[in-house]
Amino acid sequence: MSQKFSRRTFLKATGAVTAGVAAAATMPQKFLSWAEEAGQKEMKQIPTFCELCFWNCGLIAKVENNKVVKVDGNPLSLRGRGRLCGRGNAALGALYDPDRLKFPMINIGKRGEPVWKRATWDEALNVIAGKMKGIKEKYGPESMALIYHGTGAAFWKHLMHAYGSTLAAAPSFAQCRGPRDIGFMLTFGADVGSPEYYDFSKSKYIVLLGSHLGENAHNSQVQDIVKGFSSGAKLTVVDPRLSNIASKADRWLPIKPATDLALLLAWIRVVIEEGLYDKEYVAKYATGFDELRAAVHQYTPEWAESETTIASDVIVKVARELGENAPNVCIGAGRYSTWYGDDTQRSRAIAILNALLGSWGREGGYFFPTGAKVPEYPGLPAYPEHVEVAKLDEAYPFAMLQTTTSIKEATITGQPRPVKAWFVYGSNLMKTLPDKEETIKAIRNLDLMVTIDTMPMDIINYSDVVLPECTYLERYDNINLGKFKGEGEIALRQPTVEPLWESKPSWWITKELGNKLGLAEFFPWKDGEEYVAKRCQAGGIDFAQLKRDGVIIQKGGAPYITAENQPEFGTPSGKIELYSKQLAEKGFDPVPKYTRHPTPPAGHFRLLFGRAPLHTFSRTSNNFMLTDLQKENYLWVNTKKGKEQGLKDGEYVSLVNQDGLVASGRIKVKLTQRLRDDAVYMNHGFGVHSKGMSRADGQGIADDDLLTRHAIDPIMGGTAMRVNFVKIVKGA
Ligand SMILES: Nc1nc2c(c(=O)[nH]1)N[C@H]1C(S)=C(S)[C@@H](COP(=O)(O)OP(=O)(O)OC[C@H]3O[C@@H](n4cnc5c(=O)[nH]c(N)nc54)[C@H](O)[C@@H]3O)O[C@H]1N2
Ligand SMILES: Nc1nc2c(c(=O)[nH]1)N[C@H]1C(S)=C(S)[C@@H](COP(=O)(O)OP(=O)(O)OC[C@H]3O[C@@H](n4cnc5c(=O)[nH]c(N)nc54)[C@H](O)[C@@H]3O)O[C@H]1N2
Ligand code: SF4
Ligand SMILES: [Mo]
Repeated sequence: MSQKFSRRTFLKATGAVTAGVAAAATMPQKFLSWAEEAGQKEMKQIPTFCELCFWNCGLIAKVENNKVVKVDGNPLSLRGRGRLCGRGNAALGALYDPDRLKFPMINIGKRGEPVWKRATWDEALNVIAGKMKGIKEKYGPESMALIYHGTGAAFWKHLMHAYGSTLAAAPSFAQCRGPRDIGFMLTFGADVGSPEYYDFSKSKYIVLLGSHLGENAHNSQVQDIVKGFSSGAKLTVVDPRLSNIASKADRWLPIKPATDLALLLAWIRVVIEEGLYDKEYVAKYATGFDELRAAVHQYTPEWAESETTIASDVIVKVARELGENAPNVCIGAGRYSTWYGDDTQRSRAIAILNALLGSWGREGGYFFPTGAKVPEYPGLPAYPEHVEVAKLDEAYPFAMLQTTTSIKEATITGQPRPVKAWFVYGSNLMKTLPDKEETIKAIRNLDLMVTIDTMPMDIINYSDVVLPECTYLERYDNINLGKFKGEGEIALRQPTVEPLWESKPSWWITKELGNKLGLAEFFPWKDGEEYVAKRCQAGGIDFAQLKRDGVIIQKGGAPYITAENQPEFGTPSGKIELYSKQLAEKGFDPVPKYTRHPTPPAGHFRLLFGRAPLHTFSRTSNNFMLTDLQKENYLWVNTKKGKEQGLKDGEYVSLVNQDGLVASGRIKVKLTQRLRDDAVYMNHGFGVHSKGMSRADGQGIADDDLLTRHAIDPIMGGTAMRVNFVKIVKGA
């Protein structure tokens, strides 16, 4: 970094971005003008988009002498609207991290106890190609799995398809938002998208269940809810913890963890019994109302109070407020939804409540999105014919996307068919999947384990070959298409500087590997730029404009239901399914039913976790701009309960879970009245175990270390991770 750019003052500006409130594009003038002050002539401004989380906000990199000196939000980006969050502003900490993966590496030791040998790209790719050929001959191409997260995965999916494998899974399904998407799919025949189709800025009443927006720093969504507040939207937050957003709410309902379904069913009952639902809408668009009514009759507010600890009169009041403000209400679908194992049913209850209030396709509820269109790369050969093989997700009938859960199982058991190789792209699986022992067992069963990453994260230590990808600021990726209200977005990722060290972009790595596998015809492009340019050309999209602006907007259809714009529901009945025959046919409850979950054993707390406003999981855990602001996680403990246990604010403790597993490391206690006394809470992403991560290694305790148990959602295979309990041990 250069002369006038002071890391300290930059951090101050970044630090001013409190708890997830998006930073204004108007950064202090000194950052915009420093080059002029320093007498610099050339300051390039190159638009691209952020990959520090999956919101993918548009940014403009200020580049001087082949160095990025600052990033700002791109005003044209619908995901950021000229702003970046605290993490997005720390782009330089990702690009210029001295700990980055610099060269391809081959593990000549064991998986889990690596001994690294630096390799050339040619050597590393030869090893991989050789193994891949052997595996294909012996077990068939479908025995190779891709586990991925992030935009750069597009080229890897292409390579896998060309090789003959369609086995690919992302943790964003079975470890994240799968239950929500399936719950809404089963009800409306459509999911809620990413970015979600919430019409918060027009809402009159919003309910969030455990979505801690602001800490979950999804840029434009945070802006939208703030806009909603300024036009008078009321907010109820249901969360065992007074999250930042709960502290801004009109009502905070500190629910007993794992009982949200009871609350939702009671709300549904009140809305029906008091006639608060949108009768015309339900009659016209929904099916199964009578069955729903009968099924929820048992769920009285008084009963719900005994489950949730929320007073029955408050439950009734919120239901009435929802009724008064319908249809301009949005009961948020949530995002991280793999909580307790009945998560698809909880999500269905949220969907049903929205349906009753008529909020789907209505102002202030859920809008109908507009997508952007760019044709695929023209003239590519057809992928090899798919060989019919046993599906891995047969056990989970509504796993509409492949789950990592089944890939792991098949890797261990060889059933229903063997999985022999994993390519892990942009996912730190050791922290991402529950039950580490099982993950390690699966990895030990593999013939080949390849990681493509930017940092020496926990996962690389279990790999045979590690391929260093360059960061999002140094590469072309595939075009990013987004769906928004009345507009679709085409966004370009392009390099702002040359890749550092020997890191390479995925378009290059996959092309080289493709060549070695005899698949050259699938990679006709000269480079990433040509790939994107040809796609644009095929769709009549001005590539020069896209390069210059970073974003092109395509205008689209109406966002709300009108006489002319009638909704279509992609369910079997073509209607909103309040009662789901599909579920009944597969042996599941057609209307969500409440089951009670285990509560913490004596002396234990339920282990809850969530997002750090200034970090994204482990991906930013070593970012020097962010570790300066938060380098470790804290254990939130209810003040009264903590004092009873003799805990002091700020002291380090260790944690042991219900199975006697002692988490490695120690964590600082934060005594707070902002949390119920039956749970503790920490940020996910810390407690990294990898020596190469010099700032992150061993900081705090990893929630994921303590997840020896998980519950599997039988409907879609999601792994529910809030089912573990911990005891606090003093004297760490
Ligand atoms: N800064 C930042 N932002 C992020 C991310 C990040 O890593 N960092 N990650 C992004 C991703 S991929 C996702 S999926 C989203 C996730 O973001 P969300 O879906 O908003 O968040 P969660 O992590 O599920 O929610 C954590 C909240 O749930 C509460 N909670 C725990 N148990 C219960 C319960 O039983 N009932 C209720 N009602 N609440 C409960 C916790 O107290 C906590 O406040 O965030 C996204 N945004
Ligand atoms: N215990 C527990 N488990 C969870 C969660 C939790 O809260 N607690 N949250 C769940 C949720 S919501 C989600 S979405 C998943 C997230 O799961 P992951 O996406 O696996 O999460 P990260 O830990 O951020 O790992 C990202 C990895 O990508 C690498 N990376 C970053 N940028 C690039 C890049 O440009 N190219 C390449 N090749 N690699 C890159 C990082 O170095 C890191 O190794 O985890 C889920 N699992
Ligand atoms: S929300 Fe923040 S971290 Fe995520 S893409 Fe936008 S700027 Fe980057
Ligand atoms: Mo997620």
